[in-house]
Amino acid sequence: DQAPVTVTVTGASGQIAYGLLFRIAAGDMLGPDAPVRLRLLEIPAAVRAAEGVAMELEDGAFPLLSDVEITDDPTIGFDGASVAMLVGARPRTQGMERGDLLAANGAIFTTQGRAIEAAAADDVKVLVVGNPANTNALIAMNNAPGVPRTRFSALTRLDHNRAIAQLAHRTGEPAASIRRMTVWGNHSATQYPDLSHAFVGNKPAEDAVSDRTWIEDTFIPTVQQRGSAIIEARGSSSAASAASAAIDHVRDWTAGTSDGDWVSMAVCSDGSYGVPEGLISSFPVTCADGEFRIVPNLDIDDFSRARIDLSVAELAQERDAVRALGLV
Ligand code: NAX
Repeated sequence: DQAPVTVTVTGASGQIAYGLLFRIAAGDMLGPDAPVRLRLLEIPAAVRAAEGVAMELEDGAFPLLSDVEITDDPTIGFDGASVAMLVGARPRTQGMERGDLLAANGAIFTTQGRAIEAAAADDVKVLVVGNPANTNALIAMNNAPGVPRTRFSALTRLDHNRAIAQLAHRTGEPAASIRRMTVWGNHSATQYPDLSHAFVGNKPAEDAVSDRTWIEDTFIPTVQQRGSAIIEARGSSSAASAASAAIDHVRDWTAGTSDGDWVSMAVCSDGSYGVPEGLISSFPVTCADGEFRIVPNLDIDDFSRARIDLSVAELAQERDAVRALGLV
């Protein structure tokens, strides 16, 4: 029998967690042989609601779920965590300036970074979902200097999956036939979904589409604006699809990516592709043995170069803003 893996989820009373926790308990993330122990971290005002979620988890009678603990103390919340999913964040409310938003999230992610360093397991893997996800991950990483930088990531898998879905829709081919999609940069409207390296079956995606105008005028903006389109249709932001993407992200990081394919993860730049070292930016990565590797040596054409640079410039601006606030 395997010992349970401790998985900490913050924002446990929120809508993404409501989709996420049941998938984790069902074994969709760490596999059918890995018992899990869930730690739910919430703010005091939402602890009661988290207790309700824990009651529902109990009522699922999941064979793999060994234990659920609820806390509002980050050090207890991250104690022994091998997977830390930072979903909770401070949303922008009316009248809030950008600086206020960064400062409010800075308080959350400095505290949580320190608690991860102090309490998490040696093999901890951190996924930041809460927005602004890249910069929140940057703050957590810089406040946990004792944890290797390669253990921090932010979620751009939802954008990656959205890009696959748009290409599948356009070509009439199944999503499973699409490989080597890439999302570069920030999880924001400047992100660059790049199909120049992608394949649909054995065909380069650009040949399968054979319409440059569709790529530039439809595909890219549709993926970039998909979050807003969901809000407009559903009346609230993406939740189940975000949860599903978070499951995909941790599953692939842990179990490895398929041969001949890669995924998009926002990770600490080592300077690859001209992205300044230390920024948390989305890259194409392969995973094996619990480690990711940025896919090397891809040709970047002028069109892609300009779009990557634009999104990375936004990340650098966000970093400068949190630096000025003393958060990193
Ligand atoms: P909700 O507002 O439903 O839930 C957030 C929860 O976080 C609340 O229960 C709140 O009490 C809790 N929380 C706030 N501060 C906390 C703290 N310091 N410690 C622990 N918990 C805390 O939001 P939800 O729809 O679940 O979205 C969560 C975050 O994901 C948001 O920041 C959202 O913008 C972000 N998203 C990121 C996506 C991505 O692809 N990276 C896509 C979906 C989503 O927009």
